Amino acid sequence: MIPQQPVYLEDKVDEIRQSGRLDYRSQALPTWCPGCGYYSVTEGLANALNDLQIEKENTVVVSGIGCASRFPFFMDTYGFHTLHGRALPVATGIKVANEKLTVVAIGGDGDGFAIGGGHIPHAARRNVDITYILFDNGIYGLTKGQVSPTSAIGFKTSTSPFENRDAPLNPLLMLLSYGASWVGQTYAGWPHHLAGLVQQALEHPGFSYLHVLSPCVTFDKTDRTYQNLDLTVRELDSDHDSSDLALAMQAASDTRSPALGLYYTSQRETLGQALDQVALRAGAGG
Ligand SMILES: Cc1ncc(C[n+]2csc(CCOP(=O)(O)OP(=O)(O)O)c2C)c(N)n1
Ligand code: SF4
Repeated sequence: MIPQQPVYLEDKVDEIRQSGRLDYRSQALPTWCPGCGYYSVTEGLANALNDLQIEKENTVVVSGIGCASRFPFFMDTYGFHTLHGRALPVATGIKVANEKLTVVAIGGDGDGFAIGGGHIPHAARRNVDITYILFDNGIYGLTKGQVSPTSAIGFKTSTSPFENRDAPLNPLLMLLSYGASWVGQTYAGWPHHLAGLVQQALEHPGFSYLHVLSPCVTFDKTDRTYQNLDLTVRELDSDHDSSDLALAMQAASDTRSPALGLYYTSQRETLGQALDQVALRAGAGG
């Protein structure tokens, strides 16, 4: 079923207000097309921040450019709409300057893996304690439907009018090999699953990468649609061991039937902790 733009039924309004979820939403209603997968992520992040009782004045949502990157406008937290592909370095700077902030970077597949692709490995290897939520619709939505680094072979777009011949990147495999200490995948058509994984990602101390399969209902009528994803996505195997990197990579290699869930998690020193140690050593005379 295609999720519609959230409509708060009259008799549910008080219940929703009392839940606190709306406290994290700004007065600006999202301007995305009705049915766009991004609505689920807005709800998922608002729910997760409320459930974890993270103060909105201590939360910063940072984005690049694209439909996905309009996200900070719709949250009642601090926000920073940066340059195309530059959400991660800005988010890293914010976190390093003030460790107590909860910093969430947001962006699309074009923003993250085309123009911004050079920043992802460094955020991952540094283990900066931020959450990166990437909305993957396999197309450039804002600029009206061009091919993206995660578009499927054969996909027809305005820049591949016959068919796309470039093999898509595998973001999960990339993040796992870059050393991300938390990697998960969810789907905009499974909003409860999505909200649960957003919460886990926020709770992880270190760099957490959440990949969201998210249909662009306006410019993709054939490939990454709700109808197709509903038929192909599945949950990760119930015996999946998320501490096993090789197993996570094996699961990430199956792109025909994308598995949803927590692929991998590990604990290691964050960038903030590492810099504290450097400062201590420098203070002690080197
Ligand atoms: C430096 C620069 N190059 C190109 C653009 C044009 N541009 C704006 S958004 C975008 C792609 C966005 O695609 P994606 O990140 O997948 O986001 P979506 O709109 O699908 O959410 C491009 C190429 C730009 N704004 N700035
Ligand atoms: S163009 Fe696509 S990605 Fe952008 S808001 Fe509309 S449905 Fe969503």
